[in-house]
Amino acid sequence: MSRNLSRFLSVNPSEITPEHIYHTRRQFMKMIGVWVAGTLLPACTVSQAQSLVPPPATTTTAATSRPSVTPTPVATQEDKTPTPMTPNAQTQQDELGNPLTPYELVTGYTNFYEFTMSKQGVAALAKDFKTSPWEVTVGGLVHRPRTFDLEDLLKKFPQEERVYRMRCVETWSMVIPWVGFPLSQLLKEVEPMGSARFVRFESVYRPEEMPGQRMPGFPWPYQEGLRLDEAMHELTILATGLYGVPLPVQNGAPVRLVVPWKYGFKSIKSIVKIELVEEQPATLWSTVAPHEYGFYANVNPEVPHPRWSQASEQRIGESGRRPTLPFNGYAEQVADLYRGMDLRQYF
Ligand SMILES: Nc1nc2c(c(=O)[nH]1)N[C@H]1C(S)=C(S)[C@@H](COP(=O)(O)O)O[C@H]1N2
Ligand SMILES: [Mo]
Repeated sequence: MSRNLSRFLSVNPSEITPEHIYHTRRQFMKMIGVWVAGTLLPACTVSQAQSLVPPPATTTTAATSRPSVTPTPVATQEDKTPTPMTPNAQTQQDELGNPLTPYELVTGYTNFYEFTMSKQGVAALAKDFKTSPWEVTVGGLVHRPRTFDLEDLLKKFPQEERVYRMRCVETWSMVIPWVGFPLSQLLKEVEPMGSARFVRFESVYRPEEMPGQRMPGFPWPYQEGLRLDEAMHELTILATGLYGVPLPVQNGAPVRLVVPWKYGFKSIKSIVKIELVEEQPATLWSTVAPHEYGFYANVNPEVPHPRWSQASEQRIGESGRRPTLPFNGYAEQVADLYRGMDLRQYF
């Protein structure tokens, strides 16, 4: 694998970043910048204000540090960088001191089966995929069902940068500076009914444009689900960008879920529908292979996949393997959600 990957490491980002991303970046940064400057700062609490101070450059330890979950403005560097074409991140490492995975790797090595099963082939097949206009319908067991277009999402919900580890069930991992907002904010907006217990997500279905959706064997469209309390958790975000630019199509443009303590397949891309439901929803992977991919899919080094160990992982762009952390390193924040549950049964 590393031989293939070294190809990306030697490529200048400006050579492989789709041009439309450069053009929309300015607009994107402006839009979210207005909200950072005009809305987020005056309204923020003391703890949020503290988090606006950049983290120390020194390596921090797991025991004393907190994840970068509080808002970090993403627009303050607009046009100050000498090369505005280069995607940028406000925060250069995660809360454990791990460096960001380079932009070329985050966007050049992706899983998006609607296009292809080849991780390095997605970007080329996705390059003409239209993500504007885009609507996300939010309904089901809610008092105020609504359809948001992308501009609504960007304007209504202050966008912040979140540096999260991403751990794929296949045992590779990355550190990604997402731009987005807590899913809880959107859910509060539609007012879930008391009977709502789960949230179901659905990806776009356009088989004419997505060659993978014409292949048999998968029950398209891609769907995923979370328990309502997982969906409301502060760490759960809808991402609209990464490295300060709008999401590239291959990473799930224009809006995708990110649930950092779960295996990557829970983080469904290119969402068009969100539904509050009473029963645990079916998911694509647990439908295809129920004994391999459970509904919960919490990162757990102690529960092996039936075909491989989950005890360690390869951080893309690094050599060697590192131990996988329970809940992908977010146990302190999320373990309480699963108190009393047998995590081998609910895998
Ligand atoms: N719609 C859709 N969402 C998806 C996938 C997919 O194939 N289709 N792949 C999943 C898997 S297996 C992973 S690991 C992550 C990868 O996200 P990334 O490519 O942005 O790193 O997206 C997830 N979301
Ligand atoms: Mo994955």
